Amino acid sequence: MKMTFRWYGSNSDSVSLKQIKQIPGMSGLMGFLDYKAAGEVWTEEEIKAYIDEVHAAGLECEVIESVNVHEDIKLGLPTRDQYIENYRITIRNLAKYGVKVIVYNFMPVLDWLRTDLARVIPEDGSNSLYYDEAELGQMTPMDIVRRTAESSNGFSLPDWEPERLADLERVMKLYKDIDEEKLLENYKYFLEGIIPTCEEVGIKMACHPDDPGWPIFGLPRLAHDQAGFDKIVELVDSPANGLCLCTGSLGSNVANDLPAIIRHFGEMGRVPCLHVRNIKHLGSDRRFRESSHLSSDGDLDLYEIMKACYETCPDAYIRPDHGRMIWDEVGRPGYGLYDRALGATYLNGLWEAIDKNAKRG
Ligand code: DNO
Repeated sequence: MKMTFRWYGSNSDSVSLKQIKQIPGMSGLMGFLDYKAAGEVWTEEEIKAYIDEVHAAGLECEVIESVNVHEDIKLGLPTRDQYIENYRITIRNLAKYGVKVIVYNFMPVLDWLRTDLARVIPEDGSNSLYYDEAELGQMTPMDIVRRTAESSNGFSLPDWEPERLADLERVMKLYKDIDEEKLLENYKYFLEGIIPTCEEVGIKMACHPDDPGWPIFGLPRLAHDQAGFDKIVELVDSPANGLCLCTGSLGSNVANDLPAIIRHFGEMGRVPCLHVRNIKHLGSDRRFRESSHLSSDGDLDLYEIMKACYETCPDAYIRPDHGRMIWDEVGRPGYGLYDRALGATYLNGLWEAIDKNAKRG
């Protein structure tokens, strides 16, 4: 296991590489060029500049997140071939600089979504990301895009690129004839286009789950339970066609048994990385907030989750995922320093205990 941290680059993150390096047990980053639009080639110069800076701080950068898939690929439009070619070039460029895993998603139009980015947790006065399906039901997709942009403390949010979302209403309409089956077909076409390149250069793709873990606004979604992921790993039978099991996204759906899902795909050799966090359901199964990582603060059993990783995908990269905002920190919602650092330390502690216990026999 390698413990990693998401970082948005020195012009865009409230957290510095020096701070990340000082978190105990931190091996490196899940990196991100937050200024790249979906479909664009990530050039060698851009990648080199980012990774050189990370290396200079004594950290690794073997995982890159959010190389976003252009909507035309998901829609199966004729222009998709050019975007798939761009994606292949990006894969090759990333591999040249030592990247081993690319985290991406195949969610139509909207990526992760919350109805409140800073809901106060009454018990301790901290705040965290919050979701209420009933509230979402009162909103249009454009309402939620506006609200999200207004409450992000001026930071860009991963996968909420303003240029792309400006075109939201037009793109939503294009999905009216795309059901899950058609989306899966388009997904297969994409994977068949890129997986041979991944195999050639030694990169593993890691599909991030839908977040929340069910379809929203009538859009088809494929990646929110074991059955859905079974279909995805079968699309192209290669270890390079892997998953990024995000416990908070999958855990939003109360029907998902996280340790069992990790074991299932871990045993298949399809889990190159995980995002690990905890969530707390609030009375109804479609209303939840993100809690601290500690098992007793939320509904997920982080000990069993880490044990499943230890036993079935011990070489995976892990990062603490969204944290609460605590100690009056102001930063990118979900991506402050303090609570994610506490999360990393807790996960490292669980790992050490599991490891020592296993070695004692
Ligand atoms: C949210 C993240 C996602 C994830 C992308 C991968 O906070 O987990 O933005 O990185 O879905 O494409």
